[in-house]
Amino acid sequence: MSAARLIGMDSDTIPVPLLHREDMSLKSAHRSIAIATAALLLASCALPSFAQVEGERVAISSAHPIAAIQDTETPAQRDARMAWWRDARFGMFIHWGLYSIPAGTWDGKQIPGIGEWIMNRASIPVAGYKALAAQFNPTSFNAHDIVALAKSAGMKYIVITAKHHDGFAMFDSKADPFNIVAATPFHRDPIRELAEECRKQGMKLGFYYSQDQDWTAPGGAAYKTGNHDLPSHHWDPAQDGDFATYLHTKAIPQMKELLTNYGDFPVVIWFDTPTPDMTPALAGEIVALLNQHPNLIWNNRLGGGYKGDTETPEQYIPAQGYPGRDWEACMTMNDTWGYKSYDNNFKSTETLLRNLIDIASKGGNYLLNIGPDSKGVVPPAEVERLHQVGQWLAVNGASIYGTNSTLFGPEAGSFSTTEKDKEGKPKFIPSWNWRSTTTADKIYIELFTWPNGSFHLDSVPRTVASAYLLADPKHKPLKVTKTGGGVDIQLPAKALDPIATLLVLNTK
Ligand code: H79
Repeated sequence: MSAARLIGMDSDTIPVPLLHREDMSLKSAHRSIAIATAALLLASCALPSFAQVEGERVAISSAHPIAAIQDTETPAQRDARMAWWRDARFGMFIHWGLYSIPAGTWDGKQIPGIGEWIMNRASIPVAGYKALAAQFNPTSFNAHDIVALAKSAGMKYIVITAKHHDGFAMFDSKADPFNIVAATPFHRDPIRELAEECRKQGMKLGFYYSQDQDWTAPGGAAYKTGNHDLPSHHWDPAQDGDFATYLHTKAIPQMKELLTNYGDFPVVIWFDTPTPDMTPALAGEIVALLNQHPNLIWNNRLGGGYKGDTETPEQYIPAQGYPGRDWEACMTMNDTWGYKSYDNNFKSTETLLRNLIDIASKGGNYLLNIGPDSKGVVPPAEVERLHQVGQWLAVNGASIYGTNSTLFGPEAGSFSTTEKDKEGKPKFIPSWNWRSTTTADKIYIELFTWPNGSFHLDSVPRTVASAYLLADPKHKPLKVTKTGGGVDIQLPAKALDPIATLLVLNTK
């Protein structure tokens, strides 16, 4: 098939199962070929494959009962709508809810898996879980400090769990009484407090809303875990009911509250874990609501065949991003989203920073999670790492914010000729010597491994006029030597930063 044919082909006319590994890579492959750089062309033949979330498969289609903004806007309108998000590059995810009380332990037993799933993993009955609300009094929660923490980390937006799969609303809801204002001794609305602080401190705010799974509302969906009932996957008869009724009586009314009660926020709605219960017609009812907020950005997890604005790889960074698609990798600092008292498996600041740089070099955003505890305290290990990332960004942020993806490609790694990944496809072996981001007149090289004497590029698709190190306050020019189609940049003996030193090429 010719490249021209592929360019003319709208991949959205092919049914692409949203959560299915092979088809995701097929979709990326088509776009890669359309872009037709030699590097991507080579790589697209062997794109690795990943699932976004495990579990149900949901097909994407272009035949929607209600057209979504993505179906009707022009490319220029889309660029304008996505502009702040593309520039932002780095956001804070906050998973906070009743699950921070058990914090990974139920009936004296440590429950495996992610902390916010404890109700499902431990098969906690609805009444028993709901009883946690009476104990929830997070008096140490401080919206000012959380927004200031995000700022100090160099994050440009926050996405907080307004309601997770447990069905507990972390906001003042008239639509359903199982919420932080009506059902807890706290009686405060942390979403409102965060919205006010975000406005004051110039931070953007989005809401995560579990539209499909809801384990405490009758009719809400549940993913299958362990020996739970088929086909509902419920573990308590109190969960049984009609999904459409749940949507009409709880989820849609609550989304209306979230979309109208907080002024200019949310700027993002982050849906999660779609199931086949979310038919195109039901999803269309949600889309009709979203369409009333034309600046809103929403992800690819609504269900019902809608592709949304963003791809959402969870807990991994795709080998080559999603050429032609906006995307955001969401990741934890340890192994849980919701607070677990005994999860101390924290990634190093080096890993977190490398991830940010790797993602930026592939044109994506990094949504990095914190999990406050039942008092509202952010774990010190998370605060410490965020401050360190922020210190690096304070010096080197120009290489991340508002930049575009690499002009090169092979620096990210290569596909193994012998090893296979979980899907039996060639395994991607990342390499960690350097990454690159670009602006119209600069090429940024993030050096992880300090080269001996000079940094060499075999070929550069632009003319390099001069070079300097971003962390050098004087931006002293480095010696640039042209070598065939490439360049050689002379470097000082030592790196200026132990994690990543920025080499900047001024280009024409
Ligand atoms: O909010 C966070 C997670 O709770 C949510 N998405 C992020 C942002 C998420 N929901 N589901 N998943 C992620 C993946 C689901 C994995 C599952 Fe399982 C595998 C569900 C059932 C089998 C993990 C293992 C949970 C239960 C058993």
